[in-house]
Amino acid sequence: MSQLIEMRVPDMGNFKDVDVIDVLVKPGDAVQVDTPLATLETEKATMDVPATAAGVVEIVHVVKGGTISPGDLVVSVRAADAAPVTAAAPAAPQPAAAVPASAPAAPVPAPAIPAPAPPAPGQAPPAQGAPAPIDEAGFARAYASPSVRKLARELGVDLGRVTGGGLKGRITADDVKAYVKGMLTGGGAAPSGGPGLPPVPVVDFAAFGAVEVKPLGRIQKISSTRLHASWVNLPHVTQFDEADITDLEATREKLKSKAAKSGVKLTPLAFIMRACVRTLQHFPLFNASLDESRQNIVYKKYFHIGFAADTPNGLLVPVVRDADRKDVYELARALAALAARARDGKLPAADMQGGSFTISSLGGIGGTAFTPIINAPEVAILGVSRSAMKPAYRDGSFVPRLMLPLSLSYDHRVIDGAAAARFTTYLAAQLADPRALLEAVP
Ligand code: CAO
Repeated sequence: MSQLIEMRVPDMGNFKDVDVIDVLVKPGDAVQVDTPLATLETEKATMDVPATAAGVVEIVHVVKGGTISPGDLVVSVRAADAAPVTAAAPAAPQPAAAVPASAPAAPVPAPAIPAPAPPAPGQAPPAQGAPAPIDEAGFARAYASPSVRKLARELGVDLGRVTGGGLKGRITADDVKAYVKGMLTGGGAAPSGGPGLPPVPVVDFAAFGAVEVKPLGRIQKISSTRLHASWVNLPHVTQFDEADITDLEATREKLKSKAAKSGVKLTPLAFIMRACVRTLQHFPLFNASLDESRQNIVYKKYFHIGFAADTPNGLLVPVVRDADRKDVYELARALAALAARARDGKLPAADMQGGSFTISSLGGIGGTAFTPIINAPEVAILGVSRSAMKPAYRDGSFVPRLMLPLSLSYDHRVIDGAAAARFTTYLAAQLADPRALLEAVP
């Protein structure tokens, strides 16, 4: 009987717990030496693990969306008659689309679990029967594995025009096939339109004056796909409200310098996060998701709260885990650490996964209100704008109160307007009560 060869992850330097973003073979598949078996992504690059011998795949030991380290088993292959090249010392993985060293491994709103592929990744096929000429620079920049590049070459597809529907916006073989299908059926028309979406006009801007063209960054590309998917799939409604944070800010001012001495920057966001957790505990529907069938609501018993962070690489959403078990000081510490890592481009994928609700605070910058896009498959996101002194009518006269603008966007398939208004009213009451927010966490 022929030999069963174990094919393992080769040495990749210091990397461990690397994301498996694609599994390229299944049991029964015949492989040759160098056939890509699985695609891994480190902070710096994506790479395929190649087969080290010819044969037939018997067991696949990895799953898409999982993690793996050097030396771990990838597949077991029943050897063909020819002897393996070398089972013990597998060839080095082949780097594919390198990403900037500073770019974090995971995209912006990274879902907790391998999220269902966006139902309609925005493909941009050209008109029927007219394959666009390949733009080599765009092709080279595209985020895809060598095997997908090969497939695209074979089919004459310009990868730079295909939007990735895979994990972290990666272009998969299915995306390439869907693109070709769209090309054959004329299913889409213009860039930025998706199947069934009316195209926006294509304008030759240079005809109107000088222009400069710069490619979107990797994180921008990933967020644009995710944001677009949320925007077109979820019926968004935004509920606006204001919270009286006069007492909260007075309390924070008193505590700030003492906290700073112990290395904690006590920003409003820590209190806002604490207030959100208390409100989510009261309204569990806002801490839920629709399941894949859209027939059931999944209530999460954990409170992992994401927050939008503006970084030089683009928008990232680090996640504070178990925010319900942290007091405001612990939240402030976690927020500062995650935001610093995000800005330095050193946020591991795990720190962007598993969020159940998101806060987007523009309070440190300005503005009075905005309509945040839900970090799907979550069902709600809280936008926070800059607090301002406003006259409030109390007991027959106007008094100055510090008011914090709240903008809660919610998925109207899951949440009714009345529930959203109750949520922001309750949240405002929490923010008006700093003593309760400062209580020790049970
Ligand atoms: N009203 C008034 N002032 C506020 C405020 C608010 N709502 N929120 C924060 N501030 C103040 C803080 O008190 C701080 O002032 P001091 O230094 O005097 O105390 C200052 O603004 C800056 O705060 P910060 O930015 O250091 O901390 P933060 O906790 O408010 O925010 C973070 C952290 C990561 C959320 C923020 O830096 C950031 O990246 N915000 C942008 C988020 C974003 O891009 N959202 C849009 C997503 S959709 O494209």
